[in-house]
Amino acid sequence: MTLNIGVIGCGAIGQDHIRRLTRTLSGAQVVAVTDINPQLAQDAVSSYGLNAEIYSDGINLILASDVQAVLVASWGPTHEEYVLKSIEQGKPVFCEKPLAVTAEGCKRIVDAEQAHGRRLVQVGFMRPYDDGYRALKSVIDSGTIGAPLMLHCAHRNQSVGERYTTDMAITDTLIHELDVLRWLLNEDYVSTQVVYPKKTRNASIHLADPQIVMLETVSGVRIDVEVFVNCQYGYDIQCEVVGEKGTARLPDPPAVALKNAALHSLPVMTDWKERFIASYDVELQAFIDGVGAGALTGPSAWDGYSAAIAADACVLAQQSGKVERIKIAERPTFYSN
Ligand code: NAI
Ligand code: ISE
Repeated sequence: MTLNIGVIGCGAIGQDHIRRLTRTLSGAQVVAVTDINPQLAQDAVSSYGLNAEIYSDGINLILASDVQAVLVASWGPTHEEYVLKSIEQGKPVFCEKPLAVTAEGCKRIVDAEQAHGRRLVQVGFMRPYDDGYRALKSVIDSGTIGAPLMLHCAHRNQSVGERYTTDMAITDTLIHELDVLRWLLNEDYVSTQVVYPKKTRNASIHLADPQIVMLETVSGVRIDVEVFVNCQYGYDIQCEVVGEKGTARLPDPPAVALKNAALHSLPVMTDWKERFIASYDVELQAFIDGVGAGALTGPSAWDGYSAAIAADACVLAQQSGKVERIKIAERPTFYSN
């Protein structure tokens, strides 16, 4: 059976998801698109040769009788309304991060989904599908390096636009670490603090860049994440786990080591779409397959809610300069797969 998907938001990741749904993955087709910029919706239809209806807005797209599942890739503040409407209609929904821009918004989604009685939401946290992170988790779970004590991580982007603000370092960027690190360690966070190193001259006047976010987990693991979104040299994701008996490091993507003109070099990626291209494929295929099987297994609304609670505390810590508590409730059995 082919799953008919409607896509809301045809910008950078919306178009990329339409490309993979159309050319790479199996079991789904895009039958409806919308964007507040109608030209982008039209471009998506033309670029990928879609046989899809262009809707004037997301709500009408969700209500369309031939749309069986929804993919939300519009701007963050619009996500909550579309996810709630999809749940109301009993339609599975793949929602890009963030699930909602506040923890309260995520909670409304969690409540609506539980009231519906079955999981309908998958959040676009793709890193748990990345081969490197999965290999790292296997090493941790095997006990080879003993109990994890510390994590040293970095999330570096080449540059960001003028509209990127200090809080977005948390809500747009760190949010990936907030999700993947609690999955990696299988435990939640209890506190956070944010400190600001010397500011780079390459950041806009209103942006504090870089930042270091320090997290503590329930069992006392200490995590530092450097978020540096104008690092200039590339898109670079790092994660080293220090355990009682050894260390384990997230591998860089495979690349050809070049020896030339008296230099030994490895390329560094610059585009997040390329760095995690395989994980985006796998997460979306998992959504299609999960809908087909009647059981979604990917990052849930609860994961989106938990990351949002941690993000809210990190934004508070950015402003207060103090250690702020993170209070994540126990995972309900509804979400325990
Ligand atoms: P973008 O700005 O390139 O695209 C967003 C599109 O949504 C724009 O074309 C805009 O016109 C459209 N849009 C905004 N509000 C709308 C509405 N109410 N109805 C219909 N269309 C609407 O942004 P980008 O980079 O594609 O990000 C979109 C979302 O995906 C964001 O939430 C972002 O955080 C997330 N994202 C996730 C990534 C990941 O690694 N999982 C990577 C990049 C983005
Ligand atoms: C972007 O919004 C994403 O979600 C990418 O995955 C992330 O790595 C990048 O820093 C964000 O700007």
